[in-house]
Amino acid sequence: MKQERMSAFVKDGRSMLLAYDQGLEHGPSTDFNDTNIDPSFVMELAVKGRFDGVIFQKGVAERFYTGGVPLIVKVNGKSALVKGDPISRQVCSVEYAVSLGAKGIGYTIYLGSEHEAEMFAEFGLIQEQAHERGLPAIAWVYPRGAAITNDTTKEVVSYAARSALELGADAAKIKYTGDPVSFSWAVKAGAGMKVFMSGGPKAPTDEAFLKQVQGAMDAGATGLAVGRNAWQNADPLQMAAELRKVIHERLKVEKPLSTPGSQTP
Ligand code: FBP
Repeated sequence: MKQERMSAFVKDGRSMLLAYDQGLEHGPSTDFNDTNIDPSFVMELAVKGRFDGVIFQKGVAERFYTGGVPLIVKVNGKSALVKGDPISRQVCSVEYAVSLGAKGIGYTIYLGSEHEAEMFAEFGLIQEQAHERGLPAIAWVYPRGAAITNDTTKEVVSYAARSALELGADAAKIKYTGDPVSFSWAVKAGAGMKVFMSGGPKAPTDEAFLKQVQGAMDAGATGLAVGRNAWQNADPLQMAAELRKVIHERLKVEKPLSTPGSQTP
């Protein structure tokens, strides 16, 4: 049943999602340039790059979602300006997300934060409302706060995956541990739930990033939810094509990519 809810986003058991909520999460001056500050650029990349889904906050979805690729609406969010243990609260109802065309509902949980109980409770309601409508609830589970010293250890990342499973998520988006062996424990902790590797800050080279993706796929991940490593790339369509090779065509990463300067999707 849970697998079926994700079917809009998964082909042959695998998936690549394009995330673009960093304008709220990090601020425009942290992540964007003159090109990718325009949500239309990313919408076009999602379609032309043949991603299996695109992730927006509701304001961007309202103004810029044009169809052509299934939509996930992130229904909670926070800015980077507040310090201390993080909490991200609901900013969009499931019903409204559906009215915008959402085929999936996204929600971030900061596992280990002193506020995790509030996010657990909110996600619990959202998951039920999403399931009533036949939509998947996708949990971004990011261990964070004073109690977390390292958010990419095997123990912490597998805890993130397991928490998503136990809280009823159809899929979890988690950080990569750095190697396929330890990441496979996190996939195992998900007990069949779809596991997506989170892209993270732009890697030093395309090859380095694709090797991480390869490692996650070798560990049994369903795929990748990527933002900065795609739309910050000098050639985002080329990066999308390379991701497709690793994720959907199951080819091995062999040599560095050429990175021409164009930013036009
Ligand atoms: P990236 O591939 O750019 O890391 O995007 C994935 C994502 O989960 C976004 O959806 C979200 O805005 C961001 O990472 C959160 O990043 P951080 O780890 O800094 O909170």
